[in-house]
Amino acid sequence: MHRYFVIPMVVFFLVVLVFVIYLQVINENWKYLAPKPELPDSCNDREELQLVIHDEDKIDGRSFKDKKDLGKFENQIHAIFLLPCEREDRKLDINLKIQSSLLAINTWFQNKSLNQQINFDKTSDGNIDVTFLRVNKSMNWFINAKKYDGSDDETDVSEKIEKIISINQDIFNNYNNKKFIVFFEGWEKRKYLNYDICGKSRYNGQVAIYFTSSPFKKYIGNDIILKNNKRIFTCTKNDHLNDSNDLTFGDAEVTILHEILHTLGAPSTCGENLDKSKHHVVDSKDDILYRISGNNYLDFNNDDYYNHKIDDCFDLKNSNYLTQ
Ligand SMILES: [Ca+2]
Ligand SMILES: [Ca+2]
Ligand SMILES: [Zn+2]
Repeated sequence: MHRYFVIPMVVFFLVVLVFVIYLQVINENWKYLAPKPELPDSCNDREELQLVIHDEDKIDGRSFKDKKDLGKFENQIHAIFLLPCEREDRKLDINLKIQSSLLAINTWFQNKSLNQQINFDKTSDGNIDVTFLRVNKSMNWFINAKKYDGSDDETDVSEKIEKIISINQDIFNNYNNKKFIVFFEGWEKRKYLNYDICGKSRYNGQVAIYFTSSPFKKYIGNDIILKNNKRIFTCTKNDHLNDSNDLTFGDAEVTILHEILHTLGAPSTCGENLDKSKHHVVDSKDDILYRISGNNYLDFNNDDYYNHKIDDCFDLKNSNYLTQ
């Protein structure tokens, strides 16, 4: 064949190939190259939502319901490790990664605040009380659920997670006095080309979510030599949940704290440097409540939500979810 024919043909097919791969990146419905995994029997995307436990999920040290609360604090934030039915159990609850990241958050918070900490629900031995939940729904259901009439269910993954917590409130003690930080082994629907949503919450809501996974494995770490880094499923770009005894306040911890603070009503409505949404501050990119969380300030200049001097306005330092 003549090269003036071959070259444009090769270019054409390359363009098609790149386009197909690109569609897979932006759209979870477009999965022509990826083989479909076989789902375990516990998965049922059509019937009523319910909790399930696989035999392999039953491991020493794992807890399937909220353990007895210690009387010390009325209001607590309770940690949950939530998995879709087919997702691999990375044991983030019992290998203490969830606990290590929450402890790192409290270390940072204590340093930046008036020596306060967040009241995480703990067990009598002082560990964070993490509840393991698996639902009978696949990741595909979270992303592409259909309504009964067959039309697309437009609700976000985060709204489905909130519902899972609220319909199972009987497994939690003092449900109405609690807020929740959910570590979900899945991801949110993709809304931006170059930006994953790794955390979600409602202002003054009850549930904060950290998405622990992503549809694609990523290299994480700061090392230039990729083979020295771990290749794992994670949403955050530069790190993941901490290993035991690691107090690094990294991408993951920053995201988790940012979402928890929204549920606690921060920033305050009277803040002096809020953006249009009123949910983020604009006075420093290094503020934890900047739109893309910073990692250095808990209210830069103390004029938006923490230890501010504005009259008749909520101050995070008075939250019942913090040690006083
Ligand atoms: Ca408890
Ligand atoms: Ca400020
Ligand atoms: Zn936010």
